[in-house]
Amino acid sequence: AAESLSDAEHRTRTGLDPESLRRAVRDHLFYFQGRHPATASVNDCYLAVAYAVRDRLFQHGVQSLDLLLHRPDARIVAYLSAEFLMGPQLAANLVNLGILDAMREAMTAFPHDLDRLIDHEEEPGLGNGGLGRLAACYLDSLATLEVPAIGYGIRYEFGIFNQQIRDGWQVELTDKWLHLGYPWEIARPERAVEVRFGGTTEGYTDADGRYRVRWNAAEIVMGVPHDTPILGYRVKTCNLLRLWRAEAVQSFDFASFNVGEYGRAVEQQVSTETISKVLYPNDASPQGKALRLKQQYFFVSCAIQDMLRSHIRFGGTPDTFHHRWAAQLNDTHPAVAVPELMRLLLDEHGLEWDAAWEVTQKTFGYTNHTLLPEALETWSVDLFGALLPRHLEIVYEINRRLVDGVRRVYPGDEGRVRRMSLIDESGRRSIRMAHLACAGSHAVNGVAALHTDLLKTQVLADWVAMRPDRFHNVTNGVTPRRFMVVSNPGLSGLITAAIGDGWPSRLEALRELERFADDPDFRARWRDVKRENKQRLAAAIEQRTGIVVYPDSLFDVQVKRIHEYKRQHLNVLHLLTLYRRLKADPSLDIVPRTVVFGGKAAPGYFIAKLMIKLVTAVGALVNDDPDVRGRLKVVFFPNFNVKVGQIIYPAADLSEQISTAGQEASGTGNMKFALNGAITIGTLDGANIEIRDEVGPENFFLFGLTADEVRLRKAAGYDPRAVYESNPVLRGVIDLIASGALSPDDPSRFRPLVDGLLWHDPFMVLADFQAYVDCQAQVDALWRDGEAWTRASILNVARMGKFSSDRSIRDYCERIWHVEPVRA
Ligand code: T68
Repeated sequence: AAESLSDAEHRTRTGLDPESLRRAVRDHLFYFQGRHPATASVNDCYLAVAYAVRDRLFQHGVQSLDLLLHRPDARIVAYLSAEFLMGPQLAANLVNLGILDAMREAMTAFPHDLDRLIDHEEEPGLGNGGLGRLAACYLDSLATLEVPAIGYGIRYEFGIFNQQIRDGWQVELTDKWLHLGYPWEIARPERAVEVRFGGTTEGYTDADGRYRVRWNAAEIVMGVPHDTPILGYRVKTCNLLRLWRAEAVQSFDFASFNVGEYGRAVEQQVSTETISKVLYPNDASPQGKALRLKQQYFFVSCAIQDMLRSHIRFGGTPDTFHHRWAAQLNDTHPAVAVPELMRLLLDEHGLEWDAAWEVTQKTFGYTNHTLLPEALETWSVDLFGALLPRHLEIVYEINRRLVDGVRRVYPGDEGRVRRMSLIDESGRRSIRMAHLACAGSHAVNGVAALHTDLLKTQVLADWVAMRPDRFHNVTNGVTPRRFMVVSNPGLSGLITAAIGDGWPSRLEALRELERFADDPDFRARWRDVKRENKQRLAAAIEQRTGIVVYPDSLFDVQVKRIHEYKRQHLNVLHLLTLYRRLKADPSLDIVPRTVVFGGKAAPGYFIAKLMIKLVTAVGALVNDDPDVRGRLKVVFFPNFNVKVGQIIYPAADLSEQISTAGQEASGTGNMKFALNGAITIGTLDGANIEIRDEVGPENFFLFGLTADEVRLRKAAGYDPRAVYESNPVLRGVIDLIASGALSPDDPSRFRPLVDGLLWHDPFMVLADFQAYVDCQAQVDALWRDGEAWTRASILNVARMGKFSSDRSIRDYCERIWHVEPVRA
């Protein structure tokens, strides 16, 4: 009776045919939710379908992690990330299971069809942007490649805020993603772990006469895991996303309650549960707040304890931990894992320093995602020591040994010692988390070739000099299941009809499309698909903004977080250039464009919020101007997230990837656009460079300074004012913004933006302006030749195979993790 269900039993309970699915949905509705199909609401039906699908994730993921844990030979990847931006789960799971059509048919018996339910689903926005979405793509690829893996992170109660646009400004609303119930996760309270904070440490001598340290913590918090199954594409591997929720050990203080202090009785609980309450909405500048450090240590400690516990439970010993686990640090947010693993091995498992350090270094790899100096995390020594006194001691000891090593290799080079130290002593003493992550890892990688080069020659040059063989490049990738099969069924169907259905898990196969690039019939169908996708987006734009756009116009799209280095304002300067041309000559024959923006600004990032207001102000000026006559439309699509992205990428003609060269570590939106047939206009930055190498320079609109040129130009004393003075077109648009014509109610509204450009312009917007405008003219020219445009679009898709996250994950497996697939 304790054995697993037989195959036949599984089939009746979790069959994949429409009839079995229909029965399963009906059962969940009736027995689990107490609803009759006839009166079920959209949410009732959605939950019932989701539960029916979840059953099948477990059943068809025969090779589930639960079973793998019993096989002590398999090495498991632990992807440690403060963010997982998973996106909607229903359609993606149906695709991976191969039952999208069967479920669509099954749902004809219910009052709400499948597409209505997919549309109803709310996504867990547990990430800011590229870094969190990358983690989600990697989980999909790990499962698809049949590599056992767990994603460890935080189950934020409130994810990234919902963005509303009111009067053209961003307004932030709390993201209550759990309010209707989240059917994809299973809480595992029986696997909770304890996490401690604060207090003091003391030395003592153990039974063997050895010196040991005890940590007498001041506060204990419980971490309760919530598991979401991650099934691979058409395989039987089912991995896990394990997110931790903070709970009070004792939720209720009876002593306070009994003396009538009802508020006090729950105070401790409230303060504890704050730890996993909300995601910090900054995608670049870290906030040195105690709560953020608590969040980081909380999930990292839960994860490492969970890994150690399972390792030992299945027969491992502490000194072989790294045989079992390959742990990746997604940026420095989980870098406190280094001293945490050391602490557990030293203090709880009695290892000596050298043995513990070897295990630690062999366990961790570190991925860097940014060069922006303001984004490199540091924690004040005082704060760190108050919250994690034992970890501070361990960090000091790591540093002592590190500094000794530097002095041995470079005697007398105290400048190098200061630069490499884990402790920045220049001001208020602080811990450099990137250095801690480098010290504790056997491999460090950047996320695109240029980024890795810059990392090696600039930010981490001293580390490369000491340990050159530890540095790698792993260019990012995205999952073609979600970003093609799920989101662009039209294009996917066309591709499959042409080259067969193997490409979603072997993306290099897209190359076979090259031979259709000159086929007039194929080109016509390619255009039909794009047109349908544009119609779908046009409808969504009208519904959400009231703006009417024309699907025959060129859809020119920039969606990503709002940031000065990403240069949404450069795009705006081009828009205003077009607008002024039309005003000067309303009969001018220009290519009709719809320029779409989307993205969230960090709530405290004033200039980014002003950039949103600028876009909407330009929209208000342009969209209904009779001189423009529908040839230029400007849209700010609110609340850009994964779900919105799935509508936008398939509908784009032109992909804006216009960051200042050297600033965007990789970008991954650039890949999503090109995989959906958009042509890129971009700088030589991040993965743009590799995309251009793959698709061919003739199928990519390149402009702007290179990273080297940016550096030289700055060194020579860049004067944006001189650029402004010497370019009448640029002067025209800047003056238009400065004039207050875009903000009659507050003429000086955009002054801070204009002044920033004229007097500082750290991101070289003015320096790249003319090159950008000229490049946009080349875009127009190609667009006017519809056949040539289509050809370039097809060739873009055909040559993008490299950017599947499957390729990235294979790179990590071979070069960093040394793990192998475990086939069912
Ligand atoms: C992005 N970084 C890079 N950071 O900007 C992008 N940061 O070029 C790259 O493609 C992507 O990572 C994946 O490698 C981020 O998204 C954050 O979101 C972030 C969040 C918190 C703190 C710092």
